[in-house]
Amino acid sequence: KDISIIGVPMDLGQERRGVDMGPSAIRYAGVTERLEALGYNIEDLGDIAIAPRNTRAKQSSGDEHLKNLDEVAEANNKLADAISQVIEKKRFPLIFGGDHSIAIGTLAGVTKPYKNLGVIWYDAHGDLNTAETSPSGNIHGMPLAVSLGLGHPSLTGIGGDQPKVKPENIVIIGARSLDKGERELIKEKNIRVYTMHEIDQFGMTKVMNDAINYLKEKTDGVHLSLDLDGLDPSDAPGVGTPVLGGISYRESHLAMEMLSEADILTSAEFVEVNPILDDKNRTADVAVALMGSLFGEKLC
Ligand code: DIR
Ligand code: MN
Ligand code: MN
Ligand code: MN
Repeated sequence: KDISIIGVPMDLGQERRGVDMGPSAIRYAGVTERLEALGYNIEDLGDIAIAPRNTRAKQSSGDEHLKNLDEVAEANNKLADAISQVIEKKRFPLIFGGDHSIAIGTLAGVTKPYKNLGVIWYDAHGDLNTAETSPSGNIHGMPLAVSLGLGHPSLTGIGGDQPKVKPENIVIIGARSLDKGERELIKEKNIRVYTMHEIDQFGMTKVMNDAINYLKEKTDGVHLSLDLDGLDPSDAPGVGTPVLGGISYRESHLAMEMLSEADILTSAEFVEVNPILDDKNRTADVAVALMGSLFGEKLC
């Protein structure tokens, strides 16, 4: 595979500063060298331009229910276009966040060719809020809902008005902090969720086998959206919204290795790395180590 890297230094989808430095931290942790050592051709396209937080001339059209709506929408439009171009070149898009609101643009771009995309959402959270259900107004808690076609039109309309992903093509792994509206949506749409309970009870092997088999037959491509807060904060401390009781480092490697062996992924993103909150870049190091497994380190 030929891989194209895109950084998205976005911090406008949530309130804590520093996640805009995620792409730099991941590059500093040696991602290009790590993947080149596995025999991949790596092209780093640099970063998508993001509007700075404090120098905005005008008020965003979003309110406290959709913070920084215009800026988040603009960045995601650019990201969707950049990803389309990568896929046209038959390269594998590998995206570095930035906060998780960037998945709106990623999924808008990736679903241009893949009309029946499967999505693995590796996260402590569901990211299934809308302005109506969000407790925070932070768009990083909304991207999966947006991709289902639920939310503000300037977000759901990125890459066309159609819903980008079908509820039956989504698998959430590692959930342990779901808001009331998210739980209702999961029930209503019958979305497949493996919470920490299933990981504890059945183990990561069974969870990943299930998830892979569930998606494999009915999808034409699979995107991995990995929020580092899916991992336990003891393994990935540099995240804005840590939640205790998460997926371990070893379990996460196993999950990546199983995805590598299944060979189903057509794109991937690693988000929410926040170097300011981190311990000597450990979370970016973890992200890069997981990418090593995802791209086949075990087999080399
Ligand atoms: C919460 C937190 N559910 C919200 N979401 C986070 O604000 O919507 N997602 N942290 O990663
Ligand atoms: Mn209000
Ligand atoms: Mn998330
Ligand atoms: Mn999260």
